[in-house]
Amino acid sequence: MTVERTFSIVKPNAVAKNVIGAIYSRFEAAGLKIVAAKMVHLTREQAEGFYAEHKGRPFFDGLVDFMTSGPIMVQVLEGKDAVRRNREIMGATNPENALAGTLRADYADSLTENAAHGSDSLESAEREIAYFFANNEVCPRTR
Ligand code: RTP
Ligand code: MG
Repeated sequence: MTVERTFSIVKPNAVAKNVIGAIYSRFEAAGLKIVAAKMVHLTREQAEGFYAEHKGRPFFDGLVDFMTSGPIMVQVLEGKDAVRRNREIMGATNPENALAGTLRADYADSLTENAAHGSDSLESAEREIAYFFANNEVCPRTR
């Protein structure tokens, strides 16, 4: 299994719950390394661009309202099988279906306010990382 990078967001409801560190600890415990991170408060234009694949869906405006409702943490996670591993740590999109011990089981408030985002493929990860970080803001971790 090759080392991958994936893109992750601690969404506004989880930042508001003050669990950024708790969520980062889950990544680290699973062997994922944080190789870039920052706090941002998205504009509507930024949120709409990030979620462009969902434009036109009934939940789109509510999703943009939520994602612009407060600051988020954006980070790049590096490790073996990082895309799939991060999705496992997050749990199912709908917290009602999320396994016990996953981020969404523990920190989601609803289907929309579901605490975390993680890229769904390597292709998405590459696009999403580039949406938020310049190349020189992602730091290779050799140890
Ligand atoms: P994400 O992109 O945030 O990691 O979540 P995901 O892949 O598990 O789910 P996706 O289908 O990409 O949906 C993106 C986000 O939109 C919100 N959503 N709301 N009300 C609804 O029916 C609905 N469906 C999706 C969630 O916040 C979801 O994470
Ligand atoms: Mg998605």
